[in-house]
Amino acid sequence: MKPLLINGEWVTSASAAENRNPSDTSDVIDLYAHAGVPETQAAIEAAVAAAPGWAETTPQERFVILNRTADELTARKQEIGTLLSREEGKTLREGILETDRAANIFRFFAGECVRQTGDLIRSVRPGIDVEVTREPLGVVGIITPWNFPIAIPSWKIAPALCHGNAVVFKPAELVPGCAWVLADILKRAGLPDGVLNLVTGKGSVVGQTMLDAPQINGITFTGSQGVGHRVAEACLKHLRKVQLEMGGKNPLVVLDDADLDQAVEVAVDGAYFATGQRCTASSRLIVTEGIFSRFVERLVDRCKTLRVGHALAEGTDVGPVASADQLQTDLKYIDIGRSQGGNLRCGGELLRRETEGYFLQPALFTDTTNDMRINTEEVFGPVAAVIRVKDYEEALWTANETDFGLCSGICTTSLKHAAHFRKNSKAGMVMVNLPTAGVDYHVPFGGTKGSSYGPREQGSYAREFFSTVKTGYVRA
Ligand code: UN1
Repeated sequence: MKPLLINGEWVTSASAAENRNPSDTSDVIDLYAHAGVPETQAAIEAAVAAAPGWAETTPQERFVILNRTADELTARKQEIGTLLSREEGKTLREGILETDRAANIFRFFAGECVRQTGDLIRSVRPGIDVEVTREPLGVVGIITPWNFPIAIPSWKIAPALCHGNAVVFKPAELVPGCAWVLADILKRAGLPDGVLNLVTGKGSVVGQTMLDAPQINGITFTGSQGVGHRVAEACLKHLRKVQLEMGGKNPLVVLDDADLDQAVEVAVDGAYFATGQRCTASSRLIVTEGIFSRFVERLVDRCKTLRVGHALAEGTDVGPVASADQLQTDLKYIDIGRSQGGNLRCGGELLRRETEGYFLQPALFTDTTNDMRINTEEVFGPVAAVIRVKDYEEALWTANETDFGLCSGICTTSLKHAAHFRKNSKAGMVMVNLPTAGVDYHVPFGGTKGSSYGPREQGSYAREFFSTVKTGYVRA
């Protein structure tokens, strides 16, 4: 059994769960401990005890640990990428790239440790200076989803540690493997006992205990809207800081003047790579009349060439759906799409492969309207829908007509429309001639409306959540 990490000790627990491969359900990766309430509380207490010491460490001490972590992630990216693909189901290429991304995130925040600055401002009163500095929050609770098993934990843990916080980390139940590897690397990189505590297990037990704990000073969460709202309510109750990333219904606009080859590749990547299981996925393809038939025809042809299979097999373009539950959700939405009048132009069928897994041919709907459920609710699978519009104005209006606002994209060769869209799209991230998904690691990440709440993640903007401001007045 892979144990929990509490106060620097590897601790086994009374219950554990199997981690199975969605490409081959007979492949058991390992057994992972499930923390109960007492173990979770012990992890929180360990973080509380370790927080003051970690807050006192020098930028150099933090730099060394984060940089070592980055180096080990890079050195082991093949192995960790393989584990990632085995437990989550994205292709090996995607697994290795994600591990690389995690390494780069640690490397960026290692640098960020030694780039801390404050402000020195003259007081409005004579002889007084004002110093604005940043302090850690104390204990940060980190709750991560299953779709980026190493990158999302990294982009929350690295800034938390960089800014001097102790961490209680609860990864998604489905992907404890990468979380365990990351905790092990950080421990061996020299992180003091209790500064990072890993509590694998159930949301209803571990997550709930974290939400109920007054000792936690901030919670950063990525996952569904439903759970996100519960996290927000619990944080408000304790008047603690909260950061939420809750998905999207991201539009990709394709205008008449788009480069057709490029637009098709952008749509395929955004909608279907990583099996469509990205909160940044392009799920609404909003296409103007002049290019509509050509675009749909080309996209359908391209979709048919996508090779769905075992995540570790060479030549696989799209891995399996990550779990039986998610597959049920995907199939349910494919049914809903049909029953509401959508035309399933290709895909949507279960596939048989040599191994038992959750293989689904990426689905493309046409003849959909923006108010159909497949265009208003996040599916989180390889399912995309085309919406036909008259012109740019209608495309922009349709793109913005959603309760979400994570990212948006436009394919066009018109500078005028690209610039107008960037300015007027009501999303936190806007892509021109690029997939909505697959973002850089060193710039702010986050959305508007129902997608996000609280300060941005990533890059130097991450400090807004992971630190708090102190204003000091000094009379010389
Ligand atoms: C990406 O598209 O590169 O959960 C990252 C998610 C997002 C991360 C997407 N928070 O899918």
